[in-house]
Amino acid sequence: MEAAAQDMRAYALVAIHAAGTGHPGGSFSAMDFTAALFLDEMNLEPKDPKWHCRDRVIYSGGHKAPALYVGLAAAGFYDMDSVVTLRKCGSPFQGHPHCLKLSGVEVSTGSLGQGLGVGVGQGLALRLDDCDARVYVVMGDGEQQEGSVWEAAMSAAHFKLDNLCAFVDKNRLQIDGFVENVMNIDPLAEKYRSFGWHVIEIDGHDMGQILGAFEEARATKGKPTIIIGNTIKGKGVSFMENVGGWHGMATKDREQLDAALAEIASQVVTKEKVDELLESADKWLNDTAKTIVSDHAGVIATERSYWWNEGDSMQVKMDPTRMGFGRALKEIGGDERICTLHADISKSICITDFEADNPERQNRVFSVGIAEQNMMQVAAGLALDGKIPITGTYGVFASGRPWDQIRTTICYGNLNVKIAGAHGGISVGQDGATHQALEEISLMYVLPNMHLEVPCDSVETQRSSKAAILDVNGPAYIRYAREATPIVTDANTPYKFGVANIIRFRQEEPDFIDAFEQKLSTEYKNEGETLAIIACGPMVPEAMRAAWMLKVERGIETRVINMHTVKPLDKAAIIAAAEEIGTIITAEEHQVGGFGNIIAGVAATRRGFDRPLRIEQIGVADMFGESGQPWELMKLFKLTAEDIAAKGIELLG
Ligand SMILES: Cc1ncc(C[n+]2csc(CCOP(=O)(O)OP(=O)(O)O)c2C)c(N)n1
Repeated sequence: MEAAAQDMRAYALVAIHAAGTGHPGGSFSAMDFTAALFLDEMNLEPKDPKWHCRDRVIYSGGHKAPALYVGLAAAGFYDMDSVVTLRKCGSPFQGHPHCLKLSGVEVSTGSLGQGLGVGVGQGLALRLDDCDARVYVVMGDGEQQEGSVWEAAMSAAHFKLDNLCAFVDKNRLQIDGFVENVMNIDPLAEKYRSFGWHVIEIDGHDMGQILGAFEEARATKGKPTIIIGNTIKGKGVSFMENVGGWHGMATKDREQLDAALAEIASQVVTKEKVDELLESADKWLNDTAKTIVSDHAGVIATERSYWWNEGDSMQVKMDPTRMGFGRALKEIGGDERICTLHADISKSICITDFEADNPERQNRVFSVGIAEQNMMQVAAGLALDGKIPITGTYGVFASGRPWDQIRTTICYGNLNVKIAGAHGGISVGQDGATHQALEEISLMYVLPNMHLEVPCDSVETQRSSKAAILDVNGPAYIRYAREATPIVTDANTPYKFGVANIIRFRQEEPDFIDAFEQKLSTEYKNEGETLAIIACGPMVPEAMRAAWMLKVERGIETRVINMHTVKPLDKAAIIAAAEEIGTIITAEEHQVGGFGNIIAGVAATRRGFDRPLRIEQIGVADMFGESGQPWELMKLFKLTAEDIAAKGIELLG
C-alpha cells in the first residue's frame, strides 16, 4: 500500500503540473490516508457508484481534489491516466470536486468547513435505512477554524453517530502560515473529546497506524470517531515538505517535476509515462481550446482580429485590479483608524500591502483564520468603536458565507465595515465554480445601506477603494479580479464615486486608452449614438473593444457607460441612455441579470417614449462556472467584446 500511495502522489503531481496550478501540499499530506481508505478500508462498487450500501467519503477540503481523484481511480472508478486533464476546461476533474460531473464524488466541496455536517446527514440517513455502511470525512487542520465544523461536531456526538469517522490531516500549515500562528486550534484532541467524540491520534504517514485506527473506529460504539493524523504538508518531496508556498502551486518546469518524481520514486510513473501523460493533457487542451474558439469565431464576421494586443495599434497594458486595491491600502494605511482583517487568503488578494512596507501598522492587522463569519463580526465590533476595518477574501467567501452577518449586524446598523471581494467573476479560472464569484452583485446590491463598487481596471480600483474606505461612512463592498485585465483609465480620467463615466470611441491610436474620450456622465452631451453598452468591472474594457469593432466594421456609434459604482447607481446616466438611445446592452462578468436587471429596472422608468426601449443582457447564463483559463472562460461564457458586438448588430438589425 505504501507503494500505491507513492504512485498516487506521482500521478497527482503530473496532473497538477499539466494544469499549471493545483494543490500538492495538502494532497500529499493526506495521500497515505487516501490510499488506505480507497484500497483497503472502504466498501465501494465502482461499476455502481450509487450502490446504496457503499461507504461514503467526503473530502471537505475540496482543494485536496487531486488526492480524491487518484483515490477514486485507484479504487477503479476510472482510468488513472485520465486524471491528467485536471483543471482543464471541460474536464470532469474540476479544480474542486463536482458531484454532478464525476461519479464517486458524494458532494461538491471547495468552500471549507461544510463536509462534516454533510457527513452527519449521510450518517443519519444510513441509520434510518438500517444500512451498515460508514461515512468518512477528510478535513484539514486550518479548516477547523470554521465555526460550522464545530456545529457539525456537536451534532454528530449528539446523534451518537458511530457510523461516522472523520480524519483531520494535521499538517500544521494553512495558506497564511502555521496554523498555530494564524489561529491556534489546539488542543484539538481535547476539543473533540469534550464534544463527545472518540479520538485517535496517529502518525498520518504510518500505514499500520492508519489501518489500526480504522479498526478501532469501527469497533467504537455510541459515538463518532475522529482520527487526528499528524502529517507533513508536501510529504514525499523534500523541497515541498513543510513549505507553505506549496499549498497551491505546480512544479514550474519539467526539470522540477522530474526532481520531485525522482524522490517519489514510483515504479509506474516512469519518464516515458510522464511524457505520455503530458502529451494527452496537451491534446485535451488543444481540442477543447479549438472547440471554444471555433464556437466563438464568426459571431461577428470580420477579416480582422480585434483581440487584445493582437494588432499593431490599440495596445494595452494589463494589470490585475487587486493590485490597485493593494496600492490604495499602502497609500492611505497611515490613517490610524484603518485596520485589516485576514481570513487565510491575504497575500494573493493584496490586503497585506497595507503593512508590507510599513511594519509599524502590524498592530492593526488581525488574522481570524478561516472564519469569514467571525471576520465580519469582529469587523463590526471594531467599527462600533470608531475603527475602519477592512475585511477581505475571495468574493464567494466574502459575500456568501457571512451574508447574514453582513446583513443584520453590519448593514442594519450601518456600520463602517469595508469588504474586499477578491477574485470576482471567472478570473480565478482553474479553481473552478466553487471559487468563481458570480453572485455578489446581487447579494450585496439588495442590502440597504450597502455601497457597491465594481471598478473597471487597476487604476480605477485604487481610486474607488480609497473612496469606499475614506469617503463612504457605512458598509462598502469592492469587487475586484484576480486575472490581469486591460488598463483603460489613467490619472487624467475623471472619477467620482457614484457618478458613471461615459466613454466614446474616437479613432484608432497606437495605445488603446488614447482612442477613447471619457467624461463624467454629468458633463456629457448626447451625440446621437445608436447603441449604449452599460458595463461594470472588467467588462468595461470589453465594452470599449466592442465599441471600437462596431464603429470600424459597421459604422455604429456606441455610448459605453462605465458603471463603476453599482450602489448608489447613477440613475440619471441610465435614464439618459434609455431616452436618448433606447437600445441598451448590459455587460457583467456575473450571473446574468444581477447587474443587468438593476439597469433594466431603472431604464424602464424613463419618461420620453419616442422610440421603443430594447435591452439585452450579456453575462453568465444562469449556470455555475467551470475550470479553465480565464480567457478561455470569457469565450466559453460568451462575455467577450465579440459577443457584445454581435448582440449589438442583432439588436440594431
Ligand atoms: C470557506 C473558505 N474559505 C477560504 C477558502 C480558501 N482556502 C482554500 S484551502 C485553504 C487553507 C486550508 O488549510 P487546511 O485546512 O489546513 O488544509 P491543508 O493545509 O491541509 O491543505 C483556504 C483558506 C476556502 N476554500 N473556503
